[in-house]
Amino acid sequence: MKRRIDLRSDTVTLPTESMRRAMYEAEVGDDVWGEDPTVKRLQEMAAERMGKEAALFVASGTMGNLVSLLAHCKRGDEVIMGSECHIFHYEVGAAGVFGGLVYRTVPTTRFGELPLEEIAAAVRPPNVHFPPSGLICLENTHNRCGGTVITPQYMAQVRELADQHHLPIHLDGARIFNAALALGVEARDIARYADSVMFCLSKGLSAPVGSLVCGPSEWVQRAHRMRKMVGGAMRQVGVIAAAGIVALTEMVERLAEDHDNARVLAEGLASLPGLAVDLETVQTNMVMFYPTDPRWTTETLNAALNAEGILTSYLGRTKIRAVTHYGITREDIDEALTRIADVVRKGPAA
Ligand code: TLP
Repeated sequence: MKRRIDLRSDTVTLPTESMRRAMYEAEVGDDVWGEDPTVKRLQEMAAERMGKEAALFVASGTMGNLVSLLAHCKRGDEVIMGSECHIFHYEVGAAGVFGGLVYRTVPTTRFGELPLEEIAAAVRPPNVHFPPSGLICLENTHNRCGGTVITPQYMAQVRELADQHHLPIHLDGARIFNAALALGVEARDIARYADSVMFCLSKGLSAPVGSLVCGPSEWVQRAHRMRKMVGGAMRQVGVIAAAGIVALTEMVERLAEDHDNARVLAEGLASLPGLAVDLETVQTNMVMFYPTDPRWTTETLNAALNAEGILTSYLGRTKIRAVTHYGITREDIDEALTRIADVVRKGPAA
């Protein structure tokens, strides 16, 4: 059996030595009573990194987005979001199920932007027939677009539009540190255009569990209530928050390695006959590619790669996704390219 090279997601990263040590040594208390010093420290650090008044530790990115949407909107409100966004595709319609919110999707560009005119057209005028618009959601980096980055300039324009309509903005910043690195800015320079931001510790930052939602204090109090409501209040949770603190202090800068590896992988794949890569969308730690050889579909090629120990994910008819992360070295990338070249050269089994 060949060594597995796991490019399915940066969520597969394992906690580092120093995270495990910090978890073992963490000072803890009952966080539902607000008495866990490690959680409090993590929340303060997160708020500071995002330039927001307060932050709340939650179990996952999905929970973070859910409590954010619930804290911004009331039942029956319509949430404007991109047709390719994670909240729409991969979060089981949670805010619809639990909060009675309605999702209004608008087209997404190749790079993860929602065209301003599409957002403007989606905002509802007051009318007895319509669900009132309650929120605009953005995603940065944009997962299904291939880890693409939306710029602060674009976000500033969405902010202006949102202000004209008195609408808040929520940013799904699961990978905001990848975006900040690619843009050469601080995460807070991106988050400042949104009222609230969710980011994950458990993706490229390699912590085993956890995400944070950040925003104004009063709003975070509402999100706190929502977290309790969905069963997300945890007790001596400093044991996992401790790993999050290490993630924020030790794991942000090294994301550059993942971006470099993604670039090498993308260029290597693009040079293989029978494969195509949209190199312009390779901006952070993801590579989307697809077969141009008609004997393959993305599904059959993905399965053939997986059988050779190259774990990638099938993302639909035109996309196989490979994600670089802390568990992937440059040697892994070289080895992956060799094996992928072999599979593609041989073609599908007759
Ligand atoms: N994304 C996961 C899967 O759910 C697809 C992945 O492997 O990329 N927002 C964005 C932009 C995300 O990419 C994810 C996770 C989430 C939110 C949800 O985070 P979790 O998995 O912690 O609930």
